[in-house]
Amino acid sequence: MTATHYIDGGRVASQGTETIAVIDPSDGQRFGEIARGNAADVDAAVRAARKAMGENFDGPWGAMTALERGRLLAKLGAAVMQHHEELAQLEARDTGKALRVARNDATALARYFEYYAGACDKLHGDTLPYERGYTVLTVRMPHGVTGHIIPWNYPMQIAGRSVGASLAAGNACVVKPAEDASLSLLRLAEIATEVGFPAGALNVVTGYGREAGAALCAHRGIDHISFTGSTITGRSVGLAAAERHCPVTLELGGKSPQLVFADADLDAAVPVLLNAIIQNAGQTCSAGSRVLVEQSVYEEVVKRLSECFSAVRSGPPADDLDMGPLINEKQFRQVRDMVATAEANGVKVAARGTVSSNASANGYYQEAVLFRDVPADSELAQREVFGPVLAVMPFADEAEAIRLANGTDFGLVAGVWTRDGGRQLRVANKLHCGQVFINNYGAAGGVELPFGGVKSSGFGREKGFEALLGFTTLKTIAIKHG
Ligand code: TXE
Repeated sequence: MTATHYIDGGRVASQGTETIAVIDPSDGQRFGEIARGNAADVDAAVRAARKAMGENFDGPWGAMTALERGRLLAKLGAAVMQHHEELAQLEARDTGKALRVARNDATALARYFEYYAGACDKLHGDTLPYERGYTVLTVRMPHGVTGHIIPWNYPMQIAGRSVGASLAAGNACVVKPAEDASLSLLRLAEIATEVGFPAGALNVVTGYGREAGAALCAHRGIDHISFTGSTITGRSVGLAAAERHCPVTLELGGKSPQLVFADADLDAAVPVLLNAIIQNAGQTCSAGSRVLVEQSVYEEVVKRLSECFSAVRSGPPADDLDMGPLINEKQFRQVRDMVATAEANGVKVAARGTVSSNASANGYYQEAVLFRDVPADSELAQREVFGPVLAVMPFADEAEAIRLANGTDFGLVAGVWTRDGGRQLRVANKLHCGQVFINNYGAAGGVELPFGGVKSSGFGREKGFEALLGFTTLKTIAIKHG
């Protein structure tokens, strides 16, 4: 593995000489290195993307018709499926995620390209009624060159959703993957060239956020930034974008609640409540990390969840158990410290999972932990743990359930479990968040479903047709013809 970026249709050595070690989270061992990109590397990638777009969108990528872009995206989706196992294995090694999850991510990556391939030539403006003697129309234009800052938890899914939509809308892209998970996206850029994407349409610069990431946000050649990551970094990305009036989409995680009412189908709910927090070892922005349960079924739900949590096993990605290790030592410490603090503060552990005996002692394995009776104002109920740690708490009635659900700084996703149709919609309408799932959660990924948050969970929408609109700018053309 050579430490290179992917710029202008090929692997390119970094302009600096430094590299970043690639660590296998399952044993803490170094197994490669990536380039530590700097502002000069970012500049080279932005120039390549601008060249692909052309000054007046007349470059090799900028001049393509929607039909041509759609056909290329369809080819990319098919090629990702051909390289499916290779990409999944690479991702599992790089991030530690269970192989099953990495395979699902590769499928989702292909699905985003398929979805947006079909959407390219359905994206259009409008004609507007106006004064006599005029015809007014709107045209959806690409921004130009878009920057994509990707976290480590779902590199393929998150890059797929934002790069897929951006390319479909006609932009050229510069991607800055997370320093802990860059391998699959470097490979993706190569595959894009193999299927015929013009040089510069999709570039990848690896490196640290404070260096390559910050340089991308500050670059005047970037016309839109899509960021997924922590609330704190999202704020600095937003500020950097504001400095030069650059539009930005921020997807910043959450503390998503699932509300379980007494009339819920518990047989259906409990496995979904479990999966919503242990999937990808809890390192999911939309993880259902708080479960609020109506008092009369509270003990029953805690009992059933405890049985499930006790059976959850973590182990090496290749063993494909319920969970793999966490991404890195920093994340491992964060989760361990939050669990220890909660216990020290007297929050009760209802159940714990186990780590398999063949897991390396140097890997970042965190067992699943179920906390009960979690105080609504505690750290565990308010802060994103980003690990397999679930906070369960009771509520007395619908009003209290809504108050607790809305009682954090976040607002990304919520789940509502009830058979009462009136309550389903009444509660969904009162929840402050970007997605509500009723009697399900996560809807199997939902490539088609607009996704994003309110409050500290960010703004703007990824996924679905809505994301496509966000990667365009609307131009109004008024024609006076008498
Ligand atoms: O995130 P960062 P980190 C949460 C989770 C986790 C915490 C910290 O709680 O424990 O964030 O993780 C790039 N300018 N989430 O430190 O810093 C960085 O290189 C431009 C939630 O990994 O947000 C990486 O590519 N870019 C989350 C990306 O930002 C910068 C997913 C995310 O890193 C930058 C991941 C800068 N100044 C973590 N600084 C979710 N919402 O899914 C860093 N980056």
